[in-house]
Amino acid sequence: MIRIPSSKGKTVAVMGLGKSGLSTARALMASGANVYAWDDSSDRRAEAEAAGIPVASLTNGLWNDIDSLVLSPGIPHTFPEPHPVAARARAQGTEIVGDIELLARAEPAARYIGITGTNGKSTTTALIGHILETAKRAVQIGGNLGTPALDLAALDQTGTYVLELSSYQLELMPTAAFDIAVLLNITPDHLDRHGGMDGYKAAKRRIFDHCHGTAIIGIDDPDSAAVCVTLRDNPAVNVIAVSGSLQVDGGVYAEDGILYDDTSGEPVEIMDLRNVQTLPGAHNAQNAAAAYAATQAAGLSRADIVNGIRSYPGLPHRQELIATIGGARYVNDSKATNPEATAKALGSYPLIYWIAGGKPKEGGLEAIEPFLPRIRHAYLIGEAAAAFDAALSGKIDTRISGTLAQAVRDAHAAVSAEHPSDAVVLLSPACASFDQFPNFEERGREFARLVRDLPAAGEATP
Ligand code: UMA
Repeated sequence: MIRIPSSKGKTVAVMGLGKSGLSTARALMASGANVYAWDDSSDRRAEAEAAGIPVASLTNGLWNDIDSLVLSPGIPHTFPEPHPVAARARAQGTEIVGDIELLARAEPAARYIGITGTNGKSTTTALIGHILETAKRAVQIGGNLGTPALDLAALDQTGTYVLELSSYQLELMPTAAFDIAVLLNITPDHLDRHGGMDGYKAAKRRIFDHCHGTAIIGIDDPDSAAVCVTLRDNPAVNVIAVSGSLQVDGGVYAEDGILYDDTSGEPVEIMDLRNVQTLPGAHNAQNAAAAYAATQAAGLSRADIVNGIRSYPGLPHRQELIATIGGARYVNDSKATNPEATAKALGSYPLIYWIAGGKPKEGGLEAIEPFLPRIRHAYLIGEAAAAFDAALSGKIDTRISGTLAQAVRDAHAAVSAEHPSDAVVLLSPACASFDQFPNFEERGREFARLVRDLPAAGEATP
């Protein structure tokens, strides 16, 4: 747990008592702050009280005493409308921050690597952390990825925090500065929380606000490429462009699966990424290029970086290989909760039995259109099934399976009967999970259980 010396004796309101809020309240109390905490859910309040955290309504008259409000990232403070507690703090002129800001204030000596982007940020964060760990560096990995910032361990100047940053978190860190900041890509997401695409892009750009070292930017989408151009005017940062598919003069890129480093002005072949099973596809090639650039900026040797990329174990629910049965791979990509994320997975395999659907997000399926020729059959589930069926039928073979269990049975029956080579049964839903599962993790675990129960799965599970 992090101690925050600047909070000692201060009165701090903590709004939201989920993962990050509970961690924040505990860290503040351990640092000698006077904490008032609140959550709109009575269950969460009871849980916090049981853990000894003082719970008090934050819409009453406490505000003259409160020095700062720590807001959980999932709680709106601007769009679609500010939560009443955020509105109250703003009206009072009280600072509103998140837990990452508190970490940056508490541990100023350490190095900070921040990673954001609409897709791929968890993989890139985990990969950078893994490369540093395998090179025996002192490292702590967390943020949006799962471990709240203030649950990480303290680090001195020899240590590095590797933090995944959501657009929500980036809006709650007014002074946090990254030595190495990575923006992977920008495509529409969370638009309701940012008042539209311009607000979302502005939130993502904040990762570079106080950056005083290396800025690494994916240039495979137009919005990130535009950020790259504007950032080159900033003399305080060394800009490195990265791509998963195109040659980049002066940058780091992959072409046909080979990773190249052109940062010294000459392209140097680094490694063949096609041999790294845990990083399939051009999007993962871009993630690997970003991780290479970030760890090189952190001072690692080429050999150490290649060693780390080769031994990367992968993350659950992100193109995770569950089993190979009768020559067909069964892949869990439950984390793909929007069509853009699913498009990346579809682009990674040549012949796909695709399981998709759930609670649909705003917008259509345009992102996946280029990959439709790769899909042999689509098995549709959840609330989105009928709409996806209407959008796809006539273009590819579709079937409304309804549930995940039925979809796995349907896909298994078809792939076993047709037996094509290099087939992948892919759960990549392009939807949130909440219509049928508590979260995407449970959906992915259920897929893995169903696959492992299939006939002959036991012999071939990796
Ligand atoms: N709450 C209220 N009032 C509201 C809304 C919420 O009281 O109006 C309360 C809820 O009752 C709940 C708490 O706020 O108790 C939830 O807070 P939260 O949504 O910020 O979630 P945490 O559990 O604190 O988890 C957060 C991140 N969640 C979000 O940003 C939504 C987690 O990212 C992160 O792993 C965790 O902190 C640790 O840093 C998850 C996520 O979904 C993975 N992120 C989004 C994404 O990746 O797209 C941004």
